[in-house]
Amino acid sequence: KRVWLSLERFSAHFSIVCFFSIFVTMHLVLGDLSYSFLEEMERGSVIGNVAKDLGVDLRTLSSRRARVDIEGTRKRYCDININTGDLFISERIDREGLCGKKASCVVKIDLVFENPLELHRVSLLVQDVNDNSPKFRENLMKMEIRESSEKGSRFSIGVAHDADIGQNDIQRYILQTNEHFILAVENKVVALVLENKLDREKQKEINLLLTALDGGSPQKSGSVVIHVTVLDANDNAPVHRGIQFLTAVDYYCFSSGKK
Ligand SMILES: [Ca+2]
Ligand SMILES: [Ca+2]
Ligand SMILES: [Ca+2]
Ligand SMILES: [Ca+2]
Repeated sequence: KRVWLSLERFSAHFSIVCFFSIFVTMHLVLGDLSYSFLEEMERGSVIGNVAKDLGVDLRTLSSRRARVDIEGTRKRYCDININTGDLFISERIDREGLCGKKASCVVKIDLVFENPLELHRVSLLVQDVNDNSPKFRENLMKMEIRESSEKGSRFSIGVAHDADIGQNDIQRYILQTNEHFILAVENKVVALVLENKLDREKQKEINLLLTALDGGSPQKSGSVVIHVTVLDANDNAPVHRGIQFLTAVDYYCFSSGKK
């Protein structure tokens, strides 16, 4: 019975401690701020004013030694000017390096005030800039296509990659106008479609320029040369020059003297 009572007392104490620690944490972490700005901005560029946005005067900033803290990384990305309250870029912010292909890129920083300790969570929303061109894996793509291939045959080719997102990513492909192929792009698969049959006896090799374009402004592009080697098919009967062969009918007519 005594053990049971002390257990009960312990759990009551524990709940009180928990309640207070949650309360204290809530008190420390105050209203979130968020700033949205473009990646790759120059160092020193101002992205907002924390004094204005938190409604504190400038003297408070310096007397309580306001500073920017970032957990788990040595990079600071931005800093605060204690005399003006401005939050400014202190390091290159590369959206691709931070977030890759993620649709939204948020970096969380803490704004810390001392005496008493106070923490403000600040979200930095990094917007994409079109600073990457579409790139193909190589400058030259080699293909071999048999001349007997039927019209409508498809030959898939490697796609280009663009590190940016949304409109700044690849939007379309253009194939240089040519006699034999058109382009088909479906679900990020790019293919050459044979429009007019090949003839190795006329043309053994074909070079096609393929260009990928993003939708940024200004627009960026990347190209690849597709080198098609036309493979032979046995599509020509032998032609013998010099000796005239007679057909069976000719021979019959010749031998019977009726020709
Ligand atoms: Ca970038
Ligand atoms: Ca970018
Ligand atoms: Ca791009
Ligand atoms: Ca042939």
